[in-house]
This record gives sequence, C-alpha cells and structure tokens, in this order.
Amino acid sequence: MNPLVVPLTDHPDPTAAPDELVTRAEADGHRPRFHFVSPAGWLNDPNGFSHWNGVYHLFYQYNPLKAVHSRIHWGHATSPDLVTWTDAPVALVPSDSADAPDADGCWSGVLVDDHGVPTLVYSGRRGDQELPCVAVGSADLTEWTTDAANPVISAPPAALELTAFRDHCVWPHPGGGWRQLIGSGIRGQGGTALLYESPDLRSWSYLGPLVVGDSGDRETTADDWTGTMWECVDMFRLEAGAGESETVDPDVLVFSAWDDGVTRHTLYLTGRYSGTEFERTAAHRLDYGGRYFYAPQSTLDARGRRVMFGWLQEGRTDAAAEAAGWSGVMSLPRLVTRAPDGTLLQQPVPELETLRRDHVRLGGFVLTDGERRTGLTRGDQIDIVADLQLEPGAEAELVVRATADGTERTVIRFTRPDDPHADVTLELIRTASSLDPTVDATPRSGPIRQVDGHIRVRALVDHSALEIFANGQPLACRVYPTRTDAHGVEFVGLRGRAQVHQAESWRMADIWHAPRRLWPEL
Ligand code: DQQ
Repeated sequence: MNPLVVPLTDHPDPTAAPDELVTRAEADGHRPRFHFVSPAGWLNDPNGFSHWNGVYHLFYQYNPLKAVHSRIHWGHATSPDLVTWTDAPVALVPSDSADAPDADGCWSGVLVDDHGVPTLVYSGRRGDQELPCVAVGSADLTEWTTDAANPVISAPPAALELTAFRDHCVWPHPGGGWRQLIGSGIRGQGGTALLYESPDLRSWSYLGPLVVGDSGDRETTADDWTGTMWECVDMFRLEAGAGESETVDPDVLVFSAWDDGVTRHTLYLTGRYSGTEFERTAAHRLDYGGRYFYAPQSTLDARGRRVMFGWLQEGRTDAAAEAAGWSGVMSLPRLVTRAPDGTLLQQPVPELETLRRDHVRLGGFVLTDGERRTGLTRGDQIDIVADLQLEPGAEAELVVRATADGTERTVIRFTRPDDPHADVTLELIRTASSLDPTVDATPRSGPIRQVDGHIRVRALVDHSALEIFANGQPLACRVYPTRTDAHGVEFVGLRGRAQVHQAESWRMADIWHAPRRLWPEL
C-alpha cells in the first residue's frame, strides 16, 4: 500500500452494531438535533468549508476515538443545501509514522481548487509544533493523499519571536500563483497574520506580517482584547450588494484571539487588503458569545453568498463531555453581509427555514412592567422570530428553556437606555439556565444598533445550543438545563413600555435520522 494514502485499517465492519460512543452520544438530551455535530467523539473548528461542483463540503477537527481534544483528524460531511448532511469518510488521519509532520494531529486548514485538483492546506502537528502540510484529493473529495514534501514550510520565519504558527487562509493570487496567511503572534507585540506566496502550493516564500495587533492596547480581560496569537485567520472581500454603494473598506479579516492556550473570542478587522498590507479601519466583535463562537471559517458559494460556520464550544466540564461521548457543535451556517456602516450582519441561511414545522403566530401586544406573555411554541428544538420595539428606558426579556416554576430559565434581555439614540444592550443571562452548578453561567452581552428602538430578534434553541440574532448581530452560547420540562417560552416586560409587533415560532425538524458511524463509509 502507498504509505502516503490515508490508512483505512481503523475502519470497522460497516454491518457491525453502532459504535458504543455513538449510542452514548445519541442518548444525551443536550445533543443538538438540527445543528451539525460529529457522529460522536470530539469536534472543533470547521475546516475546508467550500461549495465544490454544487455540493457543500464541511470538514472539521475531529477525534473519533474520544470526546477530548487529542489526535485530531479531519472529519468530512457533504450537503446539497446546508441543511441536511451526509457523513463522508474521515479525510485526514494523523500519520502512523512518528517522525511525520502530522504524527500528532491534522490541525485546521482550508480546501482550494488547484487547477481542478482538490487540495487541502492544513497544519500538521508533531510534538508541540505545527507546520503547513498539503494533501490532494480524489475528484469526489473522499480520498486524500498527503504530500511527500510535507511540511511545505519547514519552519516559521526565523527573524520573529513567535507565540505560535498555525491555521491557513489560502487564495489564488490574481497575478498567478497563491497567497497564504498563517495565524501567529509576535511575542511582546500581539497577534498577527503572516503572509506567504507560492507558485504551486508547495514552495512558499515569506513576505512579512500582513497586519499586527497590539495586545497591550486594552485590558486583557476586555471582550475585544486581540490576544497574543490569532488563530484561524479568514480574510475575504465582501462585494457591495445590488443597490449598495462601494465602500472604502471592502475587506474583512476574521481571527480568533488566543492567549497561552486559552481560546478567548473571535474578532474581525475591516479595512483594505492591498497585496502585502491590510490597512485596518476598525476592529469589531464577531459574535457576542465570545469563545462560544470560535475559529470560524467562511466560503463564497456558487450563488455568490459569503457563508460562515463557527465552533460552538462546550460550557460543561471536560469530564461531563467525555462521559456524554461527544463534544462540540458547529454553528448554523450563517449568511454574512455588510451593513451600510461597514460592519458585518449575520443571519442563518434561509435554507434552514425548510426545517420549520407547526407555525404559531402571535399578533401585536404591549409589555409593561411585570407583564408576561406566553403562547409561542414550547420546546428544546425551536425557532422564534419577534419584532420588538422598546421605548427609551424600556427593558424586556424573551425567556427560553424555562420550567413552569422558573427554577430553570434562560433569559435574553433587551435594555434601551433613556438616550433615544443609544444602542440597545443585548444580554444573555444564564444564572438560572441550569441547576447543575458545574456548567458555565457567565453572562454575555453587547450593543445592538437600533432605529426607534426596533429590534428584530431570532432565537434558535437546539437542546444545549442557542443562537440569537438581534438586528443581524449574533450571540451564540450553550445552556444545559437539567429538567426535562425546561421547555417554556415567554416574553416578560421589566420596565417601561415594549411593543411586540409580531412574534412567530416553529418546532424545528431533526436533521439526523440513521445511526451514524465514527468512521463513515461511502
Ligand atoms: N484548533 C485547531 C488549531 C486552531 C485551534 C486544533 C482553534 O488549528 O488553532 O484543533 O480552535
């Protein structure tokens, strides 16, 4: 057998009973049913996300052996519509050979079309070092052969003292050849994206840091601190939509701020990429959930849409995840567009609406102090859309995953300051989300731009996964109610006057049916 071909020897007999890890994961009530999850075991970053010959391909950081971050493989699934997914064979497996550059893991990377040849660029891990590697795929993207020349960059740039060196953003250079960004950090300065060029994806020349952060320019506890290393850099241009005027800042650089082993949160820079520099205008938080929407990757699909996935990390202990047999949820696929002020707007792709069942609609009503209103779909697998309008000084809540006695409840709160022009604050309050004292209950919040106090909110509840979108600004998080009756949904008026112009809800259908396999076969 060609030693460079991914070994298939670990694959069990496809007629065998479902793997115990899969059975255990499927039995867990916290496991989402309409988000993408791995068959069982561990999942983290989305990788190689692309729309190839009309099929969406989602690869992901995967440990099929155990729900822990170790010996990372590349899982793979395909979808015609970003809604339902079919597992494909594991794409990359850490090498059996101890001196191979990916002996200890195949970390994050991308898929590019090298003149018709599907090609992965990823970080091979050996010991505590990560170096860029390449693998080429069969025409159907199911068999991958790692390159004999791996690693294709033998060491990080010697002149810099770096905190880390991994993850890749690769694109064809308009003048021919390729450009690549590798996530990194310069010790004593801040995170960075290092720029390389190549004629063939195999031999790379270092051009310099594209842009460097300043880890000392704000408190390290700030939720927009840029960290000491940038993971999973993803740079793209957002073309102006029909009827929109061109912006002077067409480019976006997304990165995940990391610090000494701690995943902090995801940020993006707006600005202009000019070939060797990224002239930044501003930095923004990508998702108010912080580390709960991490390491995102996006692609341009055949319809010209920028679609993004991120990793919704766990909020329960490592031991609890391991006992459950699975860890990590992929966000819903998000459509990313640009607001007139140059910031990003995000919303779930409209295809997900095909999962909606049993429509409920509430007409307009007013919430004043202490008033409560129920009537929307109850459950742990629901989609809620509401048009709210808060008067200055008003405060109102949408409560989900609530028990009738209120001992468990997850609160989405909107607060409009007295100043009519000030942003509304969106808060996720998880202090009563779970009676389990070991799960994370720290709050999440951020400002929402508004006109006349209008907030269009969408809340997608999928067991432990919760994604909120308020006027296009997302907040992703995880919640772990212990009570099986934590299905209640209600609006609550806290202060002032809030008008609910309309509210709708649906039960969401499952996307997973047949038992899945840790080592999927074709
Ligand atoms: N996860 C990967 C890395 C990346 C990190 C390893 C971000 O490539 O830097 O599984 O979550």
